[in-house]
Amino acid sequence: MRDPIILFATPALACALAAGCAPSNGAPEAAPAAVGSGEAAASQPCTPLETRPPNGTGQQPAFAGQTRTCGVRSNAAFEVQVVARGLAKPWAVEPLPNGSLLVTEKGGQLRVVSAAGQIGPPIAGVPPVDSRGQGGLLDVALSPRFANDRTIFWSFTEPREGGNGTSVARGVLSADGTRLDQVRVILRTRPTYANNMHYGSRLAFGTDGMLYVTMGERSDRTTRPQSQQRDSHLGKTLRIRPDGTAPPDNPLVGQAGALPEIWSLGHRNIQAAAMDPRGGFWIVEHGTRGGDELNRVEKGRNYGWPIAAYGIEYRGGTISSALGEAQTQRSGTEQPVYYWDPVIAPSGAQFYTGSAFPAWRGSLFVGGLASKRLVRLVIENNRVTGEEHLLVDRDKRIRDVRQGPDGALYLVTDEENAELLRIAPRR
Ligand SMILES: [Ca+2]
Repeated sequence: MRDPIILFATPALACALAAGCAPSNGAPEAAPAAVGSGEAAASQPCTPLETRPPNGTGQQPAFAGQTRTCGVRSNAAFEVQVVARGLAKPWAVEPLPNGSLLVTEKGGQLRVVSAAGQIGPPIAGVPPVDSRGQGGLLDVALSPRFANDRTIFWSFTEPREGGNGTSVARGVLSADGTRLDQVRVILRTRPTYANNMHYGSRLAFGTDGMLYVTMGERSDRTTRPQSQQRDSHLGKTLRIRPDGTAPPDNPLVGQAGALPEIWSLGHRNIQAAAMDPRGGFWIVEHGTRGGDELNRVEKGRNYGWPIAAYGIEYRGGTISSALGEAQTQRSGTEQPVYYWDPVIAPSGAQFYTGSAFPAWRGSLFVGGLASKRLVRLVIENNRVTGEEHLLVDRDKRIRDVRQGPDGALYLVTDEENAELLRIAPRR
């Protein structure tokens, strides 16, 4: 929205004042919004960062502030340090308790990088991956009890008979960090399919001890409708126990023909996921041209793809599938908390909770690939009230962003000869 700051007390009121707005089906109302973040005071003009015309000509947001919110500037003095160079297409960075970092490389290598920047050899025991196209060794997450069990979880594109698919494995990292033991694939999503696009997949543990897995819909027009199907893992978020089984309180457990791991439906390609400090599960998904979305995911809800979406097809024209033409709003589907048109191409996300940057506490950081920047979103009462773009001058595709135990942010760039970056208070 280009208007000066307007925050509505409730989504229903915002809806009443926004053209063509329909409240999302059954969505709980947010608590009354607090006006002003301290960074974008109500007395200052609200200027969105995005000035290019949207691709979705004539499309209207469902509520004020759903896109092009106020640009804000950090009151944070930071510096960017290059911890290491020479990583090969890293996909994920995961800080370890001792200050070193696990890094996945798309080609199939998992490595430890020391805090001083020494890149270790490939860790032994990682099963083979199909690294063609967008596939490969993807995300990695620590067990919530890593200090005791040294267990890690990772997602990867598994080569299979007839194609490939996103799978999740777990293993125990040896004390010296050189190998994985007790390696086991705990989830093989289905169907297997033969292309090399839209695998998801981020991993995030919830405060409930469950592992949340984000998926893509494999991109093709034939698989696109599967985002809406309960017998397919494509285009979903999934929730599993650490042993890979579905917990009994998942929304589709016991329903005929439904996969019990499904937590939410209607997603396109989710390469960013983060838990907020109160345990809320947020994802950022790649849309088509003009449809990148931030969603706060709730149990059993439908997030719309491909029947509800913003933007247009990459080749031009209205988004469509065997399920018909998409609308920006549709009964029975959830609206994104926020969307970008044009897109940022999101990958990797982290809610900041550290003490190194008090001004950033509660902000959501999102990596930008095509946009070559780090996006910071100010979030209040589950709405985005400010947006800042950082590291623009570095001109690097950002693949992942994570917070370290030192309160610094760690990023990996998306390149054949990539960097591991550390954002720390300026010295
Ligand atoms: Ca959506």
